[in-house]
Amino acid sequence: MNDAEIRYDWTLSEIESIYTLPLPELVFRAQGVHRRFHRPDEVQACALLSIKTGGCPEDCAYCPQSAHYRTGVVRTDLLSVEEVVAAAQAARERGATRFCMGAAWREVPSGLPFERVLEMVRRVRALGLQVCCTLGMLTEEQAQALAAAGLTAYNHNLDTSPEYYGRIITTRTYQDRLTTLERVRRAGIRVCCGGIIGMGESRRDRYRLLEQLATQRPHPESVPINLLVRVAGTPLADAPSVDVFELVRMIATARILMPASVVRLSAGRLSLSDEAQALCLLAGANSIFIGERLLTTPNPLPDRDRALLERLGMRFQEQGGDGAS
Ligand code: SAM
Ligand code: DTB
Ligand code: SF4
Repeated sequence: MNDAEIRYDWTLSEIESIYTLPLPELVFRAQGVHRRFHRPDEVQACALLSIKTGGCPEDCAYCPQSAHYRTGVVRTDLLSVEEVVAAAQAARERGATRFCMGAAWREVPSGLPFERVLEMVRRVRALGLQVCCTLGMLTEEQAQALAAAGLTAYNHNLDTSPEYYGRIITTRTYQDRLTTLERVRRAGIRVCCGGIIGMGESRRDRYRLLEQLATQRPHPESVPINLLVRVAGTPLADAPSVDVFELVRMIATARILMPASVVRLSAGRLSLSDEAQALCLLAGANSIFIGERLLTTPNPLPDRDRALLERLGMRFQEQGGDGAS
């Protein structure tokens, strides 16, 4: 690894000048970085499972699982360990090397539900998969218990800039998010942290999000870039659609700023053409979520993803391959 090339002191004006490069120049630079740190023909397949759905007390304006909005999402209790293991096994058979469990919690409850999550982590890890969880805010003890159970990474997104954040979420602060991320890092768990584009934010908000991510030390190991999935009933249901080239710029800039991180083309792929998705991969994204559902919203069918990679002469990373340990 060319660790010497990794910088943590990116400034807002540098980020702006990268993001606004002529697209051919931006993609060329992103590709140069990408192939020094990753195999350009490989994509990591991750699978998502909602282990506890809906009824969340937070008011995230994009989220179908918030109890503040009527979105038609059916609430469920925490799944059983066996249900989760079966889903992880199925995901592994479809080629996923990472399994991410999401819960619509503001923070992780203590006691039996948390014990059950720890058992899920141990059992999924035992299948040879990377395991990621996204469960809301964590205490230091919970972070350490998750680390001891073998958790590979914890997903906790900053979502947008510190300035725009209050327009999207009022029930917790940016600082709350940063504190949880710090606890995760201190427990020795890798950080998965990214954001969403298409929530009405300005370009400057995107630069500020990227600045927040790229000045963390170490960088988040994994950076999910989500394109807003507009869900009826949420305050962002009618948000204007964002130019797809903004997504490409966001991905390419993330790739240049955080060369060793896995940049994930996450939610929103159903609203992208095959060509747009290909451009995102050319710009440095090297992971997608596979399976017909994200947490609660639809995702491209597995056959379409497989066919797309085949047409591009690319492939899913194998178990135990680069970064899949
Ligand atoms: N409750 C936990 C939390 O907020 O950290 C975990 C689950 S939450 C659904 C995980 C992430 O999914 C959010 O931080 C957000 O970035 C993303 N997300 C949720 N709804 C989305 C949507 N409609 N479109 C795009 N991304 C979304
Ligand atoms: C992330 O950044 N995106 C994934 C994962 N982390 C947990 C979640 C996307 C959720 C999209 C809305 C839904 O399906 O409910
Ligand atoms: Fe709850 Fe997470 Fe959805 Fe926010 S994003 S409402 S915290 S499930």
